[in-house]
Amino acid sequence: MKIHRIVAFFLLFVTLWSCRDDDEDFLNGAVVVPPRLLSEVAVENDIELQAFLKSHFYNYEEFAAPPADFDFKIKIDTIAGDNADKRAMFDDITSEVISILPSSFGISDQEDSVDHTLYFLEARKGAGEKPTIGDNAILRYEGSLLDGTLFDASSTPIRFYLPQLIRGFGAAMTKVNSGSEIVDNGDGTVDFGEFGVGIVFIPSGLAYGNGRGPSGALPSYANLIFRLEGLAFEKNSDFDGDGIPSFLEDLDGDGNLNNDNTDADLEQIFLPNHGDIDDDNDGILTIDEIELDADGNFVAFKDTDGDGISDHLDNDN
Ligand SMILES: [Ca+2]
Ligand SMILES: [Ca+2]
Ligand SMILES: [Ca+2]
Ligand SMILES: [Ca+2]
Repeated sequence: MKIHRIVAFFLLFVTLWSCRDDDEDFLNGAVVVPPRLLSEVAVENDIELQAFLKSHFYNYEEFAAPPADFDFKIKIDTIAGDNADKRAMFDDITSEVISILPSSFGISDQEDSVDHTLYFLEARKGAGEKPTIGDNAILRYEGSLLDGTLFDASSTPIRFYLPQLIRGFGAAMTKVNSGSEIVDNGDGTVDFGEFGVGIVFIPSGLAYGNGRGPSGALPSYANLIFRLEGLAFEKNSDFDGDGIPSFLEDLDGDGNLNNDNTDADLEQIFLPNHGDIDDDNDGILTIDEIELDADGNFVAFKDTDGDGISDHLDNDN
């Protein structure tokens, strides 16, 4: 694919890494406040998100009939005054429930997994396909709080490996169709034709939780908004280069690649399968335990001893 050559031109500024800041707080000598119950925060977050979506609209009229110079940027405003008759975003929204274990925020003494609702709105359908949760995606984004404060943005197209981002961001990107083609402008820049545009509303449990984000400036438990432009993606991205497309290393199919680790009990450091070149720790590399075609593309898993466990996940085979 052409894209492999093109992505090399983009600078990598990774600002959306999923992270917690309690270790930092500890090092800085700050008082560490015990995290609140995830279930309690999730309910509050959802009430706030729904109220926002019901009281605000976006420039849907421009997206429906784009003016000649339209830049396909989503603009949000309050439904009031001259805009009292606008259609609320809530009427166009789709939602997805994602279950989160408190332990993913380092909370060990709290309840079972907690459902979180992610709200997504597609403003423009891209002409291309959608990435999977295991792909490298090339995109533009803008992150803001519900009060409109912009806290992060990409100035140029950026390439992200989706499993390394906060959960809500990665999940939302899998809903954005990419552009149709990459147009080389001949001056070192490229344009992306007919790219997809969406906006996602993320509860804190699918973002930074009680953390303050990469810059340390976000309020704890903040709902986040990201405007997203899906430009392109690398189909069947294989993060660890073991021959298996990353999305196929999500063994339990929950959309989280970081909780699947076949050889967890044999490793010093938790290395989930999508980042592990010997998934079952049997000393035979995964790439030598699967079926590939002549070009090195994934074809199928093998089960040599017929016990229902693929060779690359089977420690005794
Ligand atoms: Ca998983
Ligand atoms: Ca592992
Ligand atoms: Ca692997
Ligand atoms: Ca094996």
